[in-house]
Amino acid sequence: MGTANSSFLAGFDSVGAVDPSLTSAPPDTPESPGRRHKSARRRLAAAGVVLGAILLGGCQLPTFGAYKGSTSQARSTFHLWQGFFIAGLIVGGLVFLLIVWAVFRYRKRSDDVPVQTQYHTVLEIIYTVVPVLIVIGLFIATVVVENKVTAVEPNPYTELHVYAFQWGWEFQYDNGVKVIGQTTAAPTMVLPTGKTVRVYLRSYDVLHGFYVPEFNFSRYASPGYWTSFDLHVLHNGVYRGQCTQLCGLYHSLMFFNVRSVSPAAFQTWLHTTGAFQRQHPNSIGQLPAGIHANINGTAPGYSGSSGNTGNS
Ligand SMILES: [Cu+2]
Repeated sequence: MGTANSSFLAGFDSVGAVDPSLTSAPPDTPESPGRRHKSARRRLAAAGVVLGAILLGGCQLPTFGAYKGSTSQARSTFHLWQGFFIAGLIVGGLVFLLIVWAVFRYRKRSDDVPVQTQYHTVLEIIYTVVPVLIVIGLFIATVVVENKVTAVEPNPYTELHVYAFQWGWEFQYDNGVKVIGQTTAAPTMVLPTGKTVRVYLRSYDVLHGFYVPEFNFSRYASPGYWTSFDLHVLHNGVYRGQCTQLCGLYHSLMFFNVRSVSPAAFQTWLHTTGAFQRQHPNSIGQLPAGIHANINGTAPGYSGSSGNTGNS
């Protein structure tokens, strides 16, 4: 036991022996003012490099793991995310540097009790006011972006009614075209690229969540009332969508796709599909039987079916 203890301490002796200057400053050679200036300049240079990297990086900011956003609304959300991430990096970096600085600057130099500082009023005011200002700034930026994302245009290019159900989706277009798909057959919502589409969203049964990751957007699909939002897809493409609320047995299969095509291709698809469905009504997928009972009013809160009067 004694041997183990002495060898344990000997370990510390050898640490001290590696570089005594790490554990105590030589008492007879205090830092000269010139030397202090040099290290201050070095710190300033290091801070300049970090800040410069951040500013130069602003030319092409990284995505920080988020989707860049495939709708104009999603772009706003993405830029907010970038702003939050950079603010976090700056604050976190500053805190980290201050911790490291304090660890080395105030490491134990002797057995004397260090100068005891209890209050530094100016510093305390600064580190209270600055975080409050940061939070206010982030809050304002959030409100501005949220208002952009939830804003609806007075005259959208087209309207779309989206119904969620256990476990699938129904998309209804203005000209009567219906797309229904469930579980293993995910339906595809066709949208015109570069145009604003008003989506009215509702659930036939329980709470679901309409979520398209690349749109940086999610919204509850609730039974009993309509919610609406605008989508303005920027580029042609296929975007994966899914339900985000645990809504029952096959929730995990409640996928859909969004396919965005040129407005001309969208109109062609709409009209040819409309003509086909009028001739072949059976080609439209079937809703689960229980849902028809809901629609016909056996479930409470199912009056009205138009989104035109609804809002969020
Ligand atoms: Cu669901």
